[in-house]
Amino acid sequence: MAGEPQDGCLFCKVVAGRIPATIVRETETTVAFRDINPQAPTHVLVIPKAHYENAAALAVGAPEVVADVLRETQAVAESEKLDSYRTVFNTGAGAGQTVFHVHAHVLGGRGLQWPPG
Ligand code: D5M
Repeated sequence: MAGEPQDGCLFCKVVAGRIPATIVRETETTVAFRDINPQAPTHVLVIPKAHYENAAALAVGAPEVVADVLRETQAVAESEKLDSYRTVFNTGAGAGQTVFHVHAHVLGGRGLQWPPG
């Protein structure tokens, strides 16, 4: 069922505390933790605790949690003392999505090029 934990989902396991993660913030609906393969001095992932495959599915299934995730990206930026940062949602393997539990990448702490690769 939409939003329920999925067997075999890596980020559902992070939410459940079944695999280690460096958690930087947690709310009732979200978890923020450091990316295991950082692409910038600050690289934090913000996820909803509920399982949705991508940002669009989250917007359909739990629109209020989209706002929670975005509020948390700003909270992470503030706690990491970032003046500027980039928020990225990859959708689909062709765009580089490898974990199919929606996550916002929060990247900062260095100059970021545009367009991204
Ligand atoms: O981003 C998926 C991201 O998830 C990628 O940057 C690596 C990161 N990742 C994968 N496993 C872990 C664990 N266990 N902890 C922290 N970060 C992790 P995507 O947009 O799907 O390519």
